This record gives sequence, C-alpha cells and structure tokens, in this order.
Amino acid sequence: MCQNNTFCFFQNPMQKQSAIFLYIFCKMSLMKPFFTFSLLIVSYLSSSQEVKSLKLWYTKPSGNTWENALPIGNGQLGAMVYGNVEKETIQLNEHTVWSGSPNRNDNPEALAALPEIRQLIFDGKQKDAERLANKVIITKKSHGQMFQPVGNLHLTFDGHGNYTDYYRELDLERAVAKTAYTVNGVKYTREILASFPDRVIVMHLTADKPNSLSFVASYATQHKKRAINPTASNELSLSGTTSDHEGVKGMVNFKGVTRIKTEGGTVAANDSSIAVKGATTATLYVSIATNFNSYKDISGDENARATAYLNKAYPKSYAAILTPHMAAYQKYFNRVQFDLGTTEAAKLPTDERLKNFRTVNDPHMVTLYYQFGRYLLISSSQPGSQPANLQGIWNHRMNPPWDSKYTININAQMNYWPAEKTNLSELHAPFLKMVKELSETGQETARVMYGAKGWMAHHNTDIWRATGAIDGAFWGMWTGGGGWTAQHLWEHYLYSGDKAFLTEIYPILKGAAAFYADFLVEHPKYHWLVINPGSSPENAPKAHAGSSLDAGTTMDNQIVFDAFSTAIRAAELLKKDAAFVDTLRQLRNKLAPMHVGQHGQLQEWLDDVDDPDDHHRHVSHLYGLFPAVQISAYRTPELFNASRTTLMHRGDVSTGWSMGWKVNWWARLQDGNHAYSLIQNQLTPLGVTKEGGGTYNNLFDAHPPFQIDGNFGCTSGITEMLMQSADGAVHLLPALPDVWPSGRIGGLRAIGGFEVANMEWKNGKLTKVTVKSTLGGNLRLRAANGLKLTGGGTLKKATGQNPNAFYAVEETPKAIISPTANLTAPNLKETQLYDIPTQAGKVYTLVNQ
Ligand code: FUC
Repeated sequence: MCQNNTFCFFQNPMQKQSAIFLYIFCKMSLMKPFFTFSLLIVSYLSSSQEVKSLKLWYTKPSGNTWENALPIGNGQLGAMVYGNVEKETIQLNEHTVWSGSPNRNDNPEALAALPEIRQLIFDGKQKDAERLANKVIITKKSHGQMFQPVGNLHLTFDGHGNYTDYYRELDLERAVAKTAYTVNGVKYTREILASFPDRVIVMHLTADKPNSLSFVASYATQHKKRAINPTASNELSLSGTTSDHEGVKGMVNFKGVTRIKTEGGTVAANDSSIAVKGATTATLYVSIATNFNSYKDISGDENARATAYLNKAYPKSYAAILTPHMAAYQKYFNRVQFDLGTTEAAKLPTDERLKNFRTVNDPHMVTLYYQFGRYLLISSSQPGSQPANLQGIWNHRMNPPWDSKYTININAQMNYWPAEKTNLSELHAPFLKMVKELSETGQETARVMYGAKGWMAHHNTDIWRATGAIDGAFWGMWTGGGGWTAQHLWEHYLYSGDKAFLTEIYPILKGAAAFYADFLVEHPKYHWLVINPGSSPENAPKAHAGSSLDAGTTMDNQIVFDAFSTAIRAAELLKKDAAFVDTLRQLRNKLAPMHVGQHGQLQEWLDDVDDPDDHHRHVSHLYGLFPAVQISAYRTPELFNASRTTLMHRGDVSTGWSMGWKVNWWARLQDGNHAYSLIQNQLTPLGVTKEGGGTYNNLFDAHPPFQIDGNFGCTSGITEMLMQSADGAVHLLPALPDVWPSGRIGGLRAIGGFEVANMEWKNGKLTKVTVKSTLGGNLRLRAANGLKLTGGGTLKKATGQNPNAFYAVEETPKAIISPTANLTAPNLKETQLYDIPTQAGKVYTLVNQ
C-alpha cells in the first residue's frame, strides 16, 4: 500500500527512489521549494526520454580512446567503430592475422632434469626447483605469437568540425553500429556491420539532403611489410605480412580491399586514397583475407580470397546485406530473452549508467551487460573461426598485452563458459577445435618433455597451437592446460547428448587422461599420487620462498580427477577400453583428496600454508566449485563451507576476470547478494576501486587492460545465479539477489538437452517455468518454492540419485579436515526437489503451488 501521496505519483520504483532521495536532500538543506521543481524534473525525465532497449549508446564520439569505440564482428572479421565525426576510424582485425608461422616451442632438456626437479620439490626446495625449471623446462624458443591488427580504415569529412545532435549506438538486437550528427542542416548517418553470411564489413553512409556527402577513404597500418594502393577508381587495397617474433619468421600474408559504391556524386582514386564527392549515399564493402589454412599450413591465397568475398558481396545493396546479416545473427541472439525490469536509471547514455551503477538500482544495465556478453561471443567466435582470444577478436596493438593469445590456466576457458548455458552451443566449436589441435601438437610435448603418452599443454597457446612452457616457471610450469580444456569437450556432450560427437572426441579425453596416468608420481611423505612439478597458477605461499611450484596442489589434483572421471565415463558410455578404465579408477583412488585447513579454508596447497590475508586474483583451487562440480552444497558441505571461507579471505575487488569468476563462485555458493555485489564491482568505471579492474565505457571488461574474459565470466555468472544444472538437478533461482525480486529469462540450456524455455518469478518466488525436453529422460528440478504441473500431471518428490545419466556426478573423495578448522553447516535456503519423466520434443509447464 502506498502511504505517501506525493511518492505514490511515481509508478516506477526508480522514479519513486529518486523522488525520495530528492525529498530527503531538499528537506535537510532547507530547500523545500526546490523539491516541487525537482519532482517535475523527475516526472519530465520519465515521459520525455525513452529507454533504448538493448543498445549501448553515447552522446559523444570516442576521440582517441580505443576503449570508447564499439565492437562489431562476425567471428572472422572484427572492427572497432570510433564514431568520430571529422576523421572516422574503423580499426580492423582478421582472426588469422598473427605474427610468426608454424612452429613448436618444446624444451627437450626437461626430460633428463625431471627427477632432479621433482626431488627438489619433495625436499621443500621449491625455489631451487623453479630456478632449474627456468633453465630446462621453459622454452628457449617462442613464448607464443601475437594476434595483430590489420590496420585502420579512415574516412575524412572536411568541414564536419561543427556538428550538432551527435549520437552513436551499438544495437545488440541488430548487430549494427550507428553514428549520426548534423552539419549545416544536413543529417549524416553511418551504419556499419560485419556481415555473418557475406564475410565482409559493410558501412552505409547517408545524407538527408541529396549530393551532400563527401569524404576521403584511406588506410593506415603499423605493419612494416605493407603496401597500400588504389586498385580501381573506387577500390583501395592494403596488403601486408605479419611480424617476426621471438625467432619465428612472420609469414601470414593478409589482404584488405575496400570498394565503394555511391548514389550520386563522383568517386576517384588518388595516390593512396579514394575521394567521394557530392554523393547522397555511399556503401563501403571491406574484405580481408589471409593465407592461413591451419596451424600447420599457410599456403592459402589471400588475394584470391579477399577478392572472392568482395565480388560476391559488392553487387548487393546495403539492404540486401543487412537483412540476411540480421537473420544469421538473430538466429543465435534471440534464443535468450532476459528481463529484470527497467528503472529511470536506464534512460541515460551507457557511460553515464556505468558511472552510476554502483549506487543506483539499474537492473536493465545487468540485462544489457549480459546480452552484450552473448553479443561478443556471437561476434568473436563462429564455426570456422579462431576461438575468441584474450581480446576476443578486437586488438589495435602490434604488441598487445600477453600477445592477445590464449592463456589456458583460466582465461580462454572463461571465454566459453557462457557458450552452452546461454544457448550458443554451436559457437563453442572454435574452442573445441582448438582443443583437438592441442591434442595433436601436445602429444609431442608430452613425449619429448616428459616421456609420457597422451597429450598435454602448459598454461598458454597461440594460433600455432604451441604447447611448450613459456614466460618463466612461475607461470609456465603448470600441466593443467590439456586436462582442463578437454573438459569443454565433455561439457559439450553433456549439454547436447551428441553420441557421435562423443565418439569423435573420445581419443582426446583418453589422451588427456593418459598423460596424467604417466606423469603422476607417488608423494614420498603422503603416498598419494601427485603432479610434480605442478603449481597453483601464478600464486605462491610465503612458505615456498615465493615459488608457485609444488607437488599435489589442489587445482592439479582436481583437474586430474576430472580428466580421469570424464575419460572413464566416456569409455563406459562407448563401451571401450575396459582395461584402461580399470587403471584410471585405481589411479584416481590414489589421488590426494581436498583438504580443509587450519583457518577453515579450502587448502590451495597440499600442506596447510595458506595465508588468510592473501588477496591474489587466482583462486585456482576453487576450480572444484566452479566450473567443476567436485564441491557441492548438498554432497560436500565441509568443502562447500571451506570454499566460502577461502573466498571471504581473498576478498571481492580484483582484476576483471577474477571478479567474473567470483560471480560464478558466489552463485554456486547460493549467495545471490554477494554475487550481485561482485557484479557491482565489475560494472564500475576503471579507477574507482583503487586496486581492481572494472569496465570501460564501451562495456569491455578491464583487467586492466582490456581482457574479454571478464565479460564472458560475468555473463556466465549471471546465468549461474538464475539457473544451474551441474550438480545432479536443474536448480532454478539458486542465487537470486534481493535487487531482482521479479523477472523473466527464457532460453537457457541445461545439461541433458533441457531448455528452460521460460522462467518467471515475482517477489523472489518462481511463478511459471516452461522446460522443453529435447532428449527425453528424467528432469530433476530443484526450486525454492513448491511447483505444480499445469495440465494436471503429478509432480513426484525426488529421492536418491537422479536416474538421468547426464546428471551423474562423481563422488568426491572424503576431505581431510584440520582439527583446528571451525566448520559450521552451510546456511542454505530450503528447496523442493522434483522428478519429472520427460519425452523428447515435449514441453512441460509448471506454476507456483
Ligand atoms: C593470467 C593472469 C593475468 C592475465 C593473463 C592474461 O596470466 O594471471 O592476470 O589475465 O593471464
């Protein structure tokens, strides 16, 4: 009931909140007359400004700041659109423009030194082991090649310095970026897209008065080996070769061609540019291609390719390019609809909303950021493209941070966390292909460096699928790259139920397990089988003299556990390799279990040496909580609580991706309010929280610098807050924060081929759920409130193991708990557990009881 007539005037909670805020402010400051005026402003705002639904929009150009520019992409081409008026910049990327050429970076000296390194670690001389590993394990060759930009396409508009009515946007529903402004009474509009079906970037420029459009198009590139030439009166070409790097010759040749079509006016080529004069519209078709065929073959013809794409697209009008582009994009994008409500805060430009997000209630910003994450995956990862790298497909630096390659001790995997659950399963393909290729190159690494069967990868790779150890032993001496990335193949099977896919990838799962089967050694003190040398990525306890190296770290144990478990399950499903399965089971029984340490924390190291004041960004031992499911609220309450303690110790604010991971962890810990506060930290302009990352104006995640993993991590985390399906059931609203009392999400996917086609909630309670079963089988639902089936079917209370094989979870070995650990039972909300037998193709609707 509304008690206060003045505030009842406002229907919308945010208007009401703003009015109350103003009232308090004016009362306190003896400015009561101002209050009435302010109310008018609040109500004016609500009626005069519309909320632009899924758009990033701004009232200022990007200037020189790349992180203000807006990304477009089709998986193979990426561009950053600055929206500058007088001199527009379209910064161009192509997915295969990488420095170097096919190469390997193994260090064969590793094998002979392995016993000595192992002994040093077992003797507690981790730093000495690290020094030796730096000499004999870390590569003496390439530390990974660089993803490089193609260059910029510039459009110069003389006399456009004095403009008004400026506006630019990225429309997530159409995958089109737009810039508009007025000069001398003429409205100029530019639209640009990276066409999915046509594989070209197309920019369409219009003036609303005939023959008013004049500009000069030119290319700029930082590549040393380059040539820029007009190739026809309306065509400009840019060709080049990528850089030599760390002893590897740059041999990727690229070719970019821009061809211009106009309505009215003239088009003429100059020395190195094309001039358009007095046109009414102009359409630019930008094609880019390279000689790259695969990680071992660069014998393609970049010229023929670039010309072929261009010749196919050029005859089509902008409208004829736009319609199929949107259809191809929306095929993916429209699968998930998400609504948390809208407040007044949503009416401001995106950069203003970002500034305000920490202090106002702007649930629409969450849905915008969420869908931006899905937009970014659709735009940077398509079947046939390279996987999204550290920057997706958007990089303007010749020497980008961490080479803009693939860090596989967390970052590249994080990019793909949203793929299956946000209904973009096909877009997982480039990453899965990379895992397959790593399983090819990583066989030699396993054999040459460690004398082991199977395949392995260290903490990094690049387009050449290098699997050697790089950067320094502190970072590079980690063997989890293969074991972890291989879990994505298994995940794809669990979601899709595709048996043919499982048959195809089984050798990769088997090979990842086979490596560890050979590499494990017995710990002389504890007698468990451990990875040695191993590490807990990039962290080091004081007790190890600043070294990250150790034997039997928790993350290593967890990854080996998963690698064995998935190989066992896959082999059993395919009725293969009974003897190997038996061996893996025996080895798995001898792995070190997880430990709860003296502070009640989940131990990161085999010995209880964690520091509760350690705020390191990597919390790798929580791999077992997410993305893995070895730690569970219902099956392993001690480990669940210990994970909570560990996260409390580590704190919230950190680098962008670290906060993204934390959203997922707090969701798995079923604490929606804590997960939300992490979203607030992540959606904070850079620099506000002194020590951490945040978000740039274009909503790119800031490590800093820009790293796309945080975007994807947070999108995954928001999904995990609303639905989880890893722990034996489809758990609906497991971590709903108080700020999202009502909402709706449709189209999420769960393990076992279920699609939560629609889910609605009000006042924190589920009101309606529609689940589509694509594979049949038991649907086990966990929900915070009672549900009933519409149409009269009975809802059976679930007991025991879920009979649906996709939901089988491995039993986690019993934890070892420190006698001084003070453990309390997890504080969980009560839930209802139902079993619904389903048939493939049928839809099941449930409502609040
Ligand atoms: C890992 C992280 C860094 C950074 C880099 C790309 O090494 O520890 O924070 O994200 O990858």
